[in-house]
Amino acid sequence: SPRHDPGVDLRALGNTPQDFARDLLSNLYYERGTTVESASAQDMYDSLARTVRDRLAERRARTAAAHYQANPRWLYYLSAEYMLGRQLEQNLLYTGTTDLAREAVPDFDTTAAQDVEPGLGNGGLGRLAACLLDSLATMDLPAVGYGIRYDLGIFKQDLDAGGQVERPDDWAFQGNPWEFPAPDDNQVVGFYGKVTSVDGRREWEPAETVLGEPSHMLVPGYGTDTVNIVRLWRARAAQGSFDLTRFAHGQYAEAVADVVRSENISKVLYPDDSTDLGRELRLKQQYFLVSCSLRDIIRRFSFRNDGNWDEFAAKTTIQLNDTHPVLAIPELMRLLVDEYELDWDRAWRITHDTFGYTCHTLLPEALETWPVATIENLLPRHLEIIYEINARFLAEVSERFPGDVARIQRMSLVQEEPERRIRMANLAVVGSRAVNGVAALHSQLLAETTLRDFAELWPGRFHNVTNGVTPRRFVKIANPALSDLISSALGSDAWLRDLSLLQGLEPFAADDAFRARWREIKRANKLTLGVAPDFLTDVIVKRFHEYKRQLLKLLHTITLYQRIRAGETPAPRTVVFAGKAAPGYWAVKDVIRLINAVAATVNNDPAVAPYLKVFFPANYNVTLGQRIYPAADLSEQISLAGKEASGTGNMKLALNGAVTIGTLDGANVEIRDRVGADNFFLFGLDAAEAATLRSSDYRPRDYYERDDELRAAVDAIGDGTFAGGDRQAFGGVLASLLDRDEYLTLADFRSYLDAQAEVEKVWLDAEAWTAKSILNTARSGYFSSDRTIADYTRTIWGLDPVRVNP
Ligand code: 26Q
Repeated sequence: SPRHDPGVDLRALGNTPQDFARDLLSNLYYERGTTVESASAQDMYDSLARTVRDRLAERRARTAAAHYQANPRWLYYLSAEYMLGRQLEQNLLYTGTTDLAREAVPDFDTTAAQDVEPGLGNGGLGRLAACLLDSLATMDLPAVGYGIRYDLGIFKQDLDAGGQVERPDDWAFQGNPWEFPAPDDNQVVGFYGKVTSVDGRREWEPAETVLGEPSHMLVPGYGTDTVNIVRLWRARAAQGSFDLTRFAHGQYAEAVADVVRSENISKVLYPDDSTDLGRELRLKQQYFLVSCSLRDIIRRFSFRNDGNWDEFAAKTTIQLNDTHPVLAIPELMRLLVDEYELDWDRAWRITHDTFGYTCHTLLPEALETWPVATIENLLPRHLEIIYEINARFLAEVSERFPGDVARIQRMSLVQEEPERRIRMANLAVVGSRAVNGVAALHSQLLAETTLRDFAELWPGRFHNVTNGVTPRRFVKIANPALSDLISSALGSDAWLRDLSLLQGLEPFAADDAFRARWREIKRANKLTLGVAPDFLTDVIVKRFHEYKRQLLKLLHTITLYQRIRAGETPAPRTVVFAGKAAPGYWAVKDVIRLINAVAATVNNDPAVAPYLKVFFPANYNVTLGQRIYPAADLSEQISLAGKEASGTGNMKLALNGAVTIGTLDGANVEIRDRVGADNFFLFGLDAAEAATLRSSDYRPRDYYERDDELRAAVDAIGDGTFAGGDRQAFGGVLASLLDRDEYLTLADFRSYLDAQAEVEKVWLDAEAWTAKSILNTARSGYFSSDRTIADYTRTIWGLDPVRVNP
């Protein structure tokens, strides 16, 4: 469209050292209003960030021009979470200005250390969203990510006397130079109120309205000119919300009450990575995201396609990152039926053809449901629409399965007992064209168990798209030395855009000189992390959850400690634990406390110092992960089989040459298939065996009584060994292990220890270990998020790339 022809040379920003230094100074003077002499570290950081950002902004303008010209089918990724990681180093890499910046900035390291990670997510799901955006841009696919601009991201974790303490993460306190606010592009979002009939149409009159103010951050592709965006909504009170009358009467707090209430919607990320039942504010956040984003999507569509609704689903595909944004389905129906006056059937066809739903769990307790009463109060018209969708859907089910009342009850969008609740996953499946799990085993189990009835009704709707991670951040940036070695072995850095090329490293697993270089790099990475360079670095880094079984790793650690105390001399190892626990999840917060108590005992015992150390760095986040993965020798992926949807840390670690010890869970299955059974330490029950044992009368005490080492380790938790003699300190952990052991930790203990003995045997043969390490990297190219995006594009999205003109 001609109005988007820039008509000027957008490449005015040069890339000589002089150009770069001049732009840096210009930002320092004109944006920060300071001088070189008086610049603070923050001034210098901000000026550098803007200098780099401007180079991306120029590519962004050309991308937008190419997109307008092509008028392509778009992908909109809706996610309540994005864990983008630090921006500076990535954007320097993607603009090719790293060397220029190091030259131009007086104290580069201090300056770069000002960069703050926007922690707008909890864990895997949020980081996956960021990896997918990176790959979409890298593959020149037209996409926008929509999310929430929380003022406070995932809390910062401190350890106080070994226990987790949460501090707020005011991540943008010093400003965020990567962000472009667009207050003029705001949307109005309604809540509460009532629904009336006007001329035979339903009309929702909200009782409260809030503004959604967008800002965007740039999402550059690597090795291409495409720069996409992620658009984040922030809640603002409508103008005039400040109550001057109350203020005049001295009621200062009441005067701002409406402003505070509105702006609270995007105040804080819910720090729970499974469930946090029934908080109305969380539902408000979800609707806020959905309502703002859909109006934005429709505005963009109408502007490009003259509002021809028959074209909508052909030009638009919307992917729901779990059920968090699933209200988009009734919201699009409401917009089409109530506001644009389409008939129901046509609106439903459009809606259904537009959405895809990605499920990230197998745990039934993690499937979102909301009380009918909460939805009725907050979103009365949406509840009516959900009921109408349900009525039509259940009619279809009864036609297919006449008289199967139990099935109808299971599939209904409404759960009746013990209270009436809306099942968001059912709504997502019914309203979507495609449903996918995030690893092969996960997708299979979804179809066989969690979503079985739906898979029977619509088998063609169910897909698998195995997760992936971006090699740019998690190999190139995190592990520059290894990346250089890989590039020199392969003869180019093309692997960064085609990770299957890592296969070319296979012959080097048998090359002595290469193996020596590989070990040297691992050693240097351990020194950078601050762990002993010649110890086996054994890492379990992920959110704390009982099903992930950090406690199993700890029981092994205690056993190692006891063996050393008894005179054994195992291969030296550092056990690294890192991760956050949801603030209200007491069972795992006790585990964190116990790990640190064990660490204190182990690390202060000179008799074990030559063999064992326990390291628990606080505040695991993307930035810390980037330091840990390159230093790891052994990757612990030890969840109870059938519980972890995929895992993505497992992929980051394998790509950095860590060998996995793991169960047949999530993507571990595919990692093992690819790297080969010889290069993976397998242990434990499989998903079917675990399900059988759990449904029989499993008695953890039997395992405890029969295994001397297990009993000794468990007893040490209860006898005060790690608590200065206090036998009560970890009573909760002990009782839950011996009485319930929900995640079969004791059942898998011996098998796990046997696998660890195998680990040790191989580790003592450094050449054999290094060969396995190299083969893990060489054979993990499949786990690039570029491949994930290729799979989504082929099986679900049907997108075409749009190349940006140079
Ligand atoms: C829901 C309702 C209320 C409050 C919070 C939540 C909530 C928030 C975050 C529920 C779940 C999450 C995040 C889940 C998550 O990270 N799942 C992980 O997704 C990864 C990417 O697919 C997988 O690799 C992991 O296996 C899966 O656990």
